[in-house]
Amino acid sequence: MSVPELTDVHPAWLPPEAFRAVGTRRTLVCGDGPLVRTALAEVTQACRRYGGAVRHLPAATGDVVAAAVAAGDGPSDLVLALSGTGPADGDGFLLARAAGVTLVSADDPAGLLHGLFHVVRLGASAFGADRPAEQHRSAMRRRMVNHWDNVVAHPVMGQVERGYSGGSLFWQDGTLRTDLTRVTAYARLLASCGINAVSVNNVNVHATEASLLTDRLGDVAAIAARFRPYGIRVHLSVSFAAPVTLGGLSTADPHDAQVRAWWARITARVYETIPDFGGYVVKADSEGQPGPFAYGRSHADGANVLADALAPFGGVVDWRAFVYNHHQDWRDRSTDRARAAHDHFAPLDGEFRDNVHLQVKHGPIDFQTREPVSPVFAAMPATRIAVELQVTQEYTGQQRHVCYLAPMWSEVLGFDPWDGEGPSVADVAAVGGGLVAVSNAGADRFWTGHPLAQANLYAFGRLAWSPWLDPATILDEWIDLTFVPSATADPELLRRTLHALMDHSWQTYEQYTAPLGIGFMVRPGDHYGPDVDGYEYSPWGTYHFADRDGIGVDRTQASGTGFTGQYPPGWAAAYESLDRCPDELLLFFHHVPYDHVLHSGVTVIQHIYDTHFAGVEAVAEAQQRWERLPAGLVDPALHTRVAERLDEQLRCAREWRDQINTYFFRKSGVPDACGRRIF
Ligand code: GCV
Repeated sequence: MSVPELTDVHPAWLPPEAFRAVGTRRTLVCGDGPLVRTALAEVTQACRRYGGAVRHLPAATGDVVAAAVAAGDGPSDLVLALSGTGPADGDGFLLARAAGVTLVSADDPAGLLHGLFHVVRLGASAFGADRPAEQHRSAMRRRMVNHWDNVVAHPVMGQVERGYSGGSLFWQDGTLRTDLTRVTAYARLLASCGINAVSVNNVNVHATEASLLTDRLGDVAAIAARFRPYGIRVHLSVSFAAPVTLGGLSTADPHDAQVRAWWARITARVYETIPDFGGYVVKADSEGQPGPFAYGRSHADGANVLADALAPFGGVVDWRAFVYNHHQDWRDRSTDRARAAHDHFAPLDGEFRDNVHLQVKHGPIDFQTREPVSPVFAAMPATRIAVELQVTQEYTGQQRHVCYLAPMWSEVLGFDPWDGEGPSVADVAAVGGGLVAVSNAGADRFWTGHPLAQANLYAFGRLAWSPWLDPATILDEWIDLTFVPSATADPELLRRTLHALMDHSWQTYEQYTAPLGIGFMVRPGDHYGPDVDGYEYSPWGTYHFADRDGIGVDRTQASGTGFTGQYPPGWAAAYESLDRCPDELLLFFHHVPYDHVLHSGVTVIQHIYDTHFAGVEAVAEAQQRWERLPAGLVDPALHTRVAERLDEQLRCAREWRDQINTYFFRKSGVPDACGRRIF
């Protein structure tokens, strides 16, 4: 096991400097096994660079500090011990410091690795004052990223669907990449922020990708071999129609005995090849993907046939709840895409096998900049639910705009659907299938196109480990790891600048795009840039219903689509009421006149004008702040990349501002109270 050193790729949040505190000290690693050897390799590499020393006692258990002394050649500053003293459940670790020794111990080898990366995060402070023993446990057992990567570049969606970071880390021009060193480096980045599962192909499973389950399984095994040393299990997106398209059967009906036998046989072969395989991810009956509806079966029937095949091996099915009608008629006002997941799945509560995770997008529509939290989280107490987020910024600026998403995710995870009477969304995920997100990483030199978008991937992992962490604290962690203070000329200036650019960047993005929770208004297809009516008359759903008098979607039970009724009583009543509905979601739930006065005291139309002007000003200010940074404070290539992206963000934000303001000025005829320029 050796730690990859890539010279032409940005090190993201694991630059060599981040290991200085460990690398200058004496470390004892106790225990053995593949993951312990990974930890050993990490420390060895750091010591080689910074002059520290590392010893390995493969068999050590029990009192490891005593063992360290007994080893005879001097004391240690850091002891990493696989022993019986860590938390018994999960992949957590225990951290303590006494008598000049920092001790990390864990029962599970993955815990030891997480403990080492935690020490790296702490830097020199891990070796300062004594620390009483702290137990570190992950809130979610499963912390997963999904890749929407295609093996063969799709004619419309490209190599990575909704990917804004260059090519795929795994696939290129129809085959597995020949050099997988970068996959190891990726595994290392993911593990260091707590991620422990990854799916390696698009949920829209095309013909070539379907065969990853059979003919191309060797490719998946090769990828799994890269993730394994970092404690990350590999999952595969599969096609529900595979028994027909790959197996030659005449049906994929989940009640058919031959179909069940086929899934069992194929799955057994997968586990012969990849013994720690994680399981299947399935998008069924959604946006053209095949599913159980074709056979008159329910989604529980569909998911359970795969679950039964995986169960003997400890695998899971991530069955996505993103099922809605994308052949709508815009004339039909009764169809509401927001209702779809709850309508389809809530009646199935209790019917899914234990190893099915129902993977539910955090909002009822589709990763919009602002949506309410999905009502499904409160509707299926007898189902294991996984909460799905989108790190790739499909609707939030596509990694051309700065949009730090941790504050949004924090709000989602902290949301209490029962309004004080039940668990939060984070609790639902913790007892269910954990947290899942669509990755934003690719073959780009900076991993994520926009270098600052790295913080989103890092923050996702940290929130999956600990959902109550403050987004600003996570950002500080990311800043300190990525731009190590001891190697930065003016770390406080850089920190202030990054916080100024990123802390409120989600709200800034919201300000200059679709207002008050209405969503979309993006260019159809690529979903970048403004197009107010882009989807208004399309089969994918209708989103704003603006006319000369007002705007918004009436989703009330009293007069609208009834979506509010999908929430437990407290929130159902709040969203139903025009008076109590939070401003930021007003137009998601209500159709109101332009002169409706918000809780903030301004009218809807004036809010639209004000926020669009303010949003552009905030971007212009961010751009100037970045330009003012002294030369050489950060890597010049990184500085240039961020500067280029800020230029584009400003251009695009102006376009949004002018199109949205002009559109609503023309519709409403109401002038801006401040007399600013509207076209
Ligand atoms: C992978 C959105 C995206 C699609 C994506 C889909 C999904 O609709 O635009 O590209 O498909 O979500 O989550 O399955």
